[in-house]
Amino acid sequence: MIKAEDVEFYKENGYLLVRGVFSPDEVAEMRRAVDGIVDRAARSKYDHNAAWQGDYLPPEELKKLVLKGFHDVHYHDAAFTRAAVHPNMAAVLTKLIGPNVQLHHSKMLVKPPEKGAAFPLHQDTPYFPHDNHTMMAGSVHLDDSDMENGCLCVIPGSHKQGLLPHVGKYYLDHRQYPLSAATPCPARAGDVLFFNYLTIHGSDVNKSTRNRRNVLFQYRDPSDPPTEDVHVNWGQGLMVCGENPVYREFKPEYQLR
Ligand SMILES: O=C(O)CCC(=O)C(=O)O
Repeated sequence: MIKAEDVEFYKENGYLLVRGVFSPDEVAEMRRAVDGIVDRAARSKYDHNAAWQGDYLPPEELKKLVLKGFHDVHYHDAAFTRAAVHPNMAAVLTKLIGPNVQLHHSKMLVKPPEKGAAFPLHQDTPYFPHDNHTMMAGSVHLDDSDMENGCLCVIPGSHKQGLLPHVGKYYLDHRQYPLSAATPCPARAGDVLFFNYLTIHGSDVNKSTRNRRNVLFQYRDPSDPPTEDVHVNWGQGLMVCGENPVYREFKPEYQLR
């Protein structure tokens, strides 16, 4: 699915856009599954607006914005279990992470038309720090995305700077790191943007009349231990490729409720 020069590009830049990972039928199945999760949430007490709070936008603008964000989507619909371990995903992941690849968590990020929330620039590292920094996201595009509907943007090479100080652990100071400092990564439905958890990334408001639906899978080498006992999810640790050589040494500690 990718060539040696793509792996080199990822190592240098901390991200890689891979085209056509999912077929139109697979995208349609995931769109139906996303819509199902949104519908079921709306009928439950679990519906919420996951838009990030903070001072990166004026308060009157921020309060109009909406993000339908839900974690662990592969526990909501089997379409996402298939996507997480899809052979095309596995083919890329083994080149970027190594022979052993484990799912850390999944989530969906739906930015509704005209009011879809922004993500200020940040690294994912503070949310789930690991020793060897093998953690990386594969953000699956379910809609064509561009700057108008809030596509992902990255700062190429920023993963080489290590962990930077975040405002309250959540995002980088927007005065020092405005979104305009990042490179837009427009993509088509079915494309996947892979980026390391140290790569600075974010996205703008969805100002268009179109949806912007992404499903993001976070993967790591199972031998890369977390440095803090945070972001532990139900069912964390599904093996996507290869084997787990350290299964007996550490497993996520979670409680069933
Ligand atoms: O999907 C996006 O626009 C950004 C998502 C993101 O930055 C995150 O979940 O960490």
